[in-house]
Amino acid sequence: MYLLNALGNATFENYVGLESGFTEMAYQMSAHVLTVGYAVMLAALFYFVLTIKTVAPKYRISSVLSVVVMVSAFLLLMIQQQNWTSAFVFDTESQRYVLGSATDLFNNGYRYLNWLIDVPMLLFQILFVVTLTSSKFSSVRNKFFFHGTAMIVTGYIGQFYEVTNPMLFFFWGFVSSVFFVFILIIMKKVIDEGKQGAPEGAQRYLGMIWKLFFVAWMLYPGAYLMPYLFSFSLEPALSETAVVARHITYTIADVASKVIYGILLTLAAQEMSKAEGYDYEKIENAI
Ligand code: RET
Repeated sequence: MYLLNALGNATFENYVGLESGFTEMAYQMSAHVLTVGYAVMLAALFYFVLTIKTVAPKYRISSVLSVVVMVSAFLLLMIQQQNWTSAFVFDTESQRYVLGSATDLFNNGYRYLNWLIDVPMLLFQILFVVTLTSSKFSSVRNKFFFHGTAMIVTGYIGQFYEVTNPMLFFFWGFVSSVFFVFILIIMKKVIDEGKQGAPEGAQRYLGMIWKLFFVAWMLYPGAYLMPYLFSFSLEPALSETAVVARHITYTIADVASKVIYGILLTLAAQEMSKAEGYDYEKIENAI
């Protein structure tokens, strides 16, 4: 086994590429999953643009924020995919994809920086759909912004240490989780308040949004921990299965937390619009 600091602060994907290389299946599955990830963002971009007039004007900022999320995710996830395919090269001797020389190493940092844009947008988005009863819009918005960016920046720092310094990796992961817990508490409150007085159909969607939010956002810390979930020890597992599992987990989490969440918010807003007399099915030239 190579020394666990041969590549400095590189993430475990690179150490797997250096130590054993990737089989055709693991390499291609990773490349394909990363590609599907950004393709979905471009496809969903059209959904959010084309459905914008199905909701009353006051809810349309939610669709606009989904558009912002889709564009930034599409671009950054595409770069993330290219980072994967350029970091590893096929080696005919070992018949595996190994760490290339004179190329960038692989790093999930593009994702984290994408979250820096998308997390505040996704958190703000719901505030344009629900009506808060006791909380103040600007106070919730500021808390979402502060805790969201702090969660990401601390996690971004931590991920550099996932191989070389597990203690620092867990320390920053823990700090990030504290901010995450605040976000979950605030979001639960926002959704509970939003349900009050909302039409029945919208209440149902809001209930689904909370469940989706909770599960999808939990996947991110799961992916962060992946090398340790596979090793059950204080050394990261240099396993290609763990590498593929991380790509799949991030991609499912991204589609759920950005696309499906945005669709459910659109559906909730459609119900609210109808209850307020704006029924897109009856309005001519609505789309
Ligand atoms: C990190 C570090 C480890 C601890 C925790 C994390 C949480 C990340 C989350 C990210 C959500 C991202 C979203 C992106 C959408 O575009 C940073 C992995 C708790 C919850 C929703």
